[in-house]
Amino acid sequence: MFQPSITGHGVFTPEQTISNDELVASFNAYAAKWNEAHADEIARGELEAKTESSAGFILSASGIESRHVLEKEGVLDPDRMFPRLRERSDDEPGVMAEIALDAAGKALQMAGRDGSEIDLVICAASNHERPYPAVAIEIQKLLGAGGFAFDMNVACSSATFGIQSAADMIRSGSVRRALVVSPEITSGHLEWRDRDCHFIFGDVATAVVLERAEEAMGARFDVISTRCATEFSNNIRNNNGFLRRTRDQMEDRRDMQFMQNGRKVFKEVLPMVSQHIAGHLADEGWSAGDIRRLWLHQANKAMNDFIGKKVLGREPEAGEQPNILQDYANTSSAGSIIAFSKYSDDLEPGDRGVICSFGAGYSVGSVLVTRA
Ligand code: CO8
Repeated sequence: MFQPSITGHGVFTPEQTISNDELVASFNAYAAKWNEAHADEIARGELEAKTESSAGFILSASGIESRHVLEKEGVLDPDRMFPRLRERSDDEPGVMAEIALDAAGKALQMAGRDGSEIDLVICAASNHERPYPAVAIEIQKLLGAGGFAFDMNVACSSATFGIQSAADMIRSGSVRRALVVSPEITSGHLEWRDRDCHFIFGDVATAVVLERAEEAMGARFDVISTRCATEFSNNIRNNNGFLRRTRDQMEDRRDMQFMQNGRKVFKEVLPMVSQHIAGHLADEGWSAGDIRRLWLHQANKAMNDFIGKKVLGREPEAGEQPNILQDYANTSSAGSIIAFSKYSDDLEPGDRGVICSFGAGYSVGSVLVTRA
């Protein structure tokens, strides 16, 4: 058995950003146009008028101030409301592969490794730009990596589930060095025309290199233990898929994009996650006092404040539970990895921390790490 360690991590952050004010101005222009176009149906009570969004609500309900996107013009165009991404030929790298490669390059550089030294690539994300060939295999080829590669999707928990898979394979010896990438192009499957959710997500890509502790070339985090759990729920759902054309009336159907019952998610996922982390820590003999840092999934500030307080048994001190969602919004599976990547270098040997993600499924994944 080998000790798996995280030896590199990296983040690709798209240059373009959308502030809450910009987002709300575009949504409100869209809503006004829509209401005007449907004035008769609204007057007859057949359709409900669209209500304005508000930047004040977004900040107070979520803690989000801004988000990065690959393409903002299309998103903010009230006549379009989704990104405009250039279609690529089959011979060019796909969009997911391209942004994953950027993050992977940073992670490999930190680990002191070359792509050819990787023998497992997992592309763990909440949506994939095509069903096959796997995006991970494309990334494997572009990196010049060996071994094998596969895609996985556990929505917001994809990255931690990917880390568990890679760590288990390294532990057993079936894989020597793995790359877990999470290119999240959430702008492609978010419904920007729905004020209940239009503010929630942003685009990003993250990458993590895992390898045997004894082979680490620099600083590392040993993966002490991982735990994944799932419990079926329809409260976060997207019905788009390969059976789409077999069904009638598929034009512009709301359930082809992200949908959620946010209140229910908030209430049901909080206890699930708090108990999951507490149980995982207890089974490993770790107490709350041992934890130097929590790198939590980045969906909602109030949610993270609650989980931090439950897990630590007190208000988290500044820096103990870093949030990045004010700048990135919810980046699905990448959120906890961005937090880890930006706020882990200062930890001292022996310091312990927990990476935890949660979301659709429901799903929750926790990774206990020690700075070596
Ligand atoms: N502006 C103004 N008012 C608004 C807006 C808005 N933009 N949106 C809603 N309101 C109104 C509502 O209509 C409601 O009005 P009323 O009281 O009159 O009915 C009022 O504000 C309160 O609305 P909510 O009850 O919805 O507000 P909440 O306080 O619950 O906050 C949140 C909404 C922020 C969505 C909150 O519920 C939340 O964060 N919940 C948890 C969500 C979560 O964690 N989801 C996980 C999803 S991520 C995941 O699993 C990955 C999926 C795959 C990725 C998909 C990428 C696209």
